[in-house]
Amino acid sequence: DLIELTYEYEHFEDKEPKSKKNSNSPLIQLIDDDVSMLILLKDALEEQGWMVITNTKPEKAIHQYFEMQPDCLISDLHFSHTSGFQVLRDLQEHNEKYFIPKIILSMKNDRETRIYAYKMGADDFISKPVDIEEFVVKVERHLQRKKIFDQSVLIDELTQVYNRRFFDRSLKRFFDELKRTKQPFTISAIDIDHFKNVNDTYGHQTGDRVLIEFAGFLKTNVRSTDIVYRYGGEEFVIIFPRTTGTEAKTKLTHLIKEFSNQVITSKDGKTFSVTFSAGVFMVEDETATPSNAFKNADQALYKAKNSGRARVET
Ligand code: GH3
Ligand code: MG
Ligand code: MG
Ligand code: MG
Repeated sequence: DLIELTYEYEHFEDKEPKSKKNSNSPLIQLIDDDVSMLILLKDALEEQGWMVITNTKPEKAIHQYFEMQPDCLISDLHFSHTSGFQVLRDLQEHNEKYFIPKIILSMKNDRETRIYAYKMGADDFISKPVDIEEFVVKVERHLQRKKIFDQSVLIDELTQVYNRRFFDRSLKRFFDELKRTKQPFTISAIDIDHFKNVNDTYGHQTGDRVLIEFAGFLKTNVRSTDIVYRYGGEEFVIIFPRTTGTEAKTKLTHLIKEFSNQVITSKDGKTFSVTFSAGVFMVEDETATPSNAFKNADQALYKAKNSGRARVET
């Protein structure tokens, strides 16, 4: 049994989920040095369709937390050489800016311990032995709150695509990933042509509708791994992961043609069409910075505007 447990222990070190966190299912990070507990809880969570990463060592867990950006963190309190409080402490600064529900599991369940856990940044406290049904439903509530929070902070209200705040955040993450995987990605800055005319001719409300339609058009016509953001006003950004500048340019050229063929109807029944311009910049050099990369894409967009609009430049 001991051998088996040792095997499982090693087997369980820093386990990543089979699929990466791009799908819609939430990612939960579970930290416990008790492997049988880890297995039990992991199974219960996975049964809900959630993705789970597990750690037996808190130090490694912190590292993985920043790398994987889980939607919820669940940590045991007692470890042989450290404490779950340390995990909370290490994440305190991050906690001030990001909302990731944190749940502490503990054999020790006295009032002082619980209060201290909350003070250190825990959102919930579950005592061991764990009631699985209550555990799962609690996690579900936390994930639901997290989802609502993310949607309200990271999604653009008008167009329902990601907003600039999320763009800044994910761009940073793509740069981190570039360092690890050396996989290039391409940023595209997009701007609707003569949008002021649309507002002036057909009214602001129709302008808003164009923005909604345009965002929907982009979202439905790119791959599910490509991410569309509204950067502001009539400006959008797309990040194309694992895509070269040439590939992105071809794709966008096609999208420009297709969108310009779409007939838009104004509030008072007039029909018109709209074009857009785009600039692309491929990020393959790890020494590039997020702000520089975006600036380059924006400069390419500027070039597209100056050379006649309804086109893509690099
Ligand atoms: P260009 O081809 O050079 O991009 O010309 P443009 O008219 O699209 O560019 P400009 O930046 O001069 O105008 C952008 C307009 O977009 C001005 C602004 O009123 C409008 N706009 C920005 N945000 C919104 C919005 O949320 N709704 C509507 N209806 N209009 C918006
Ligand atoms: Mg323990
Ligand atoms: Mg503009
Ligand atoms: Mg414009």
